[in-house]
Order: sequence, then structure tokens, then C-alpha cells
Amino acid sequence: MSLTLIIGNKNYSSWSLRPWIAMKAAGIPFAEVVIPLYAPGSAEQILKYSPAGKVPILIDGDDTIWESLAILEHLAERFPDAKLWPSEPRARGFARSAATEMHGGFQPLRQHCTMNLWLPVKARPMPPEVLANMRRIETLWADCRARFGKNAKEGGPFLFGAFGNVDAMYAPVVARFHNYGLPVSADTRAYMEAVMATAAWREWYAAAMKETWVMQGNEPDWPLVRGV
Ligand SMILES: N[C@@H](CCC(=O)N[C@@H](CS)C(=O)NCC(=O)O)C(=O)O
Repeated sequence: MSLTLIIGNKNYSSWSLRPWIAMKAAGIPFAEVVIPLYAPGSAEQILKYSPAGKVPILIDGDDTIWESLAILEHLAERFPDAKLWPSEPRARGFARSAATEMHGGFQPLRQHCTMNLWLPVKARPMPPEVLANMRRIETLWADCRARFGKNAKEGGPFLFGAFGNVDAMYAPVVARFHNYGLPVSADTRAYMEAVMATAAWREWYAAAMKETWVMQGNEPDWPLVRGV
């Protein structure tokens, strides 16, 4: 049964990046449909696929799965060999908590550092609540690495060893920390570099650089040129 992932434009759509990068990193084949966000008619286009009116949406044969975390769970069930969750139960429990903390939290970071891959990379002053989010995420990533990542059977530089669902959930945070120049530690930076070096990340980024849709209106100070 073929899979189609409906996503927003790659420059802005942080939620879309999550299942997209998980599927690419795991080598799961899929077709993609890109709907430019917040453009005339985009809401109607999204509604054709899901009454929830948000991307990402996964079409799996006759089934529609929406909400990024539900899509990641679906993929993990559908493709057990991809090991999108860690195979060890204690690591898996921790991984699910970390992924859910991202799905429901970090509102200040999401609000002040909206994903925009075109944004020139530059340190920007941030309110304390964003820095508090950053510190919590750094502690969480360090915990994942120290407790489960470093000695994982499926090894690698990612949070639980091999790239999986938790890395996918936090991939847009990597973009935010990077573009907005947040003052992260050397260990955090090393993890960010590992994510940004993946073939999947580079493919998404290259496609985002070719996009031309500019979100109108709500962020007047966003640059209209591509960043580095
Ligand atoms: N909780 C949802 C959030 C999805 C979401 O907010 N998607 C945004 C794009 S990143 C969207 O579809 N916006 C279109 C709109 O609100 O009209 C998830 O995890 O998938």
C-alpha cells in the first residue's frame, strides 16, 4: 500500500518536517504533496485531505492519519524494522515522554523562534522564557544521550543512538536553535550538527531554499530573502 504525506512548505512547516524526516531517514518510500501555508486557498486545500485542517497528514491506503505524533506512532507500527522507537522498553518509555513533551510544550520557543530556514543565522536577543525552554531541551537531550544514546545497540550520534522518532520530533528545534543563534552548549551544538549533516535534513533544506512562497502579513519583519 502506498503512502502519501501531505505537508506545508518546507521553509516554514515545522510540524511537517517531523514525519517527513523520520520517513526519509528510515528509508520508507512515500509520495509528497506540498501545500503552501497561509496562502490564498491553502486552508481549503488542506481540508480536502483532513477535516482537522492542519498538516502533516499521512494517507496510508484507505486510511488518513493526522497529527505529527500519531503519524510517527503509525509509522513505527507499520515499519517495525525501521526501529523508529528504541527497542529497549525503558528507553522506549523515555523516548515517548520526550516526544510528547515536545508535542505539547515549549510554547515560548515556538512563538518567538518560528521555523524559518531562510532566516540569516545570527544570535538574537531572546526573552527569558525562551532561554528556559532552551535549557530544558538541552538537559533532556543530554539525558537521552547519557542514559540511552551512548550505549545504544543501534548506535549513532542521535538521542537514542540511531536516528528515530524523538530526533524527528526535535528536528525543528535544531533549526530554531541554529537560525536564531541561541547560546547552546558544545554538546548541544554537536548533536545539532549531526542532525543537520543527515542526508534527509540536507534534502529538506535544499528544497526549502528553492521555495518562493512568502508567508504574508503576520510576521512583517521576516526577511524576504533566503538566509544561510
Ligand atoms: N498538533 C499538530 C499541529 C499541526 C500544525 O499546526 N500544522 C500547521 C503547519 S506547521 C498548519 O497546518 N497550519 C495551517 C493552518 O493552521 O491553517 C501536529 O502535531 O501535527
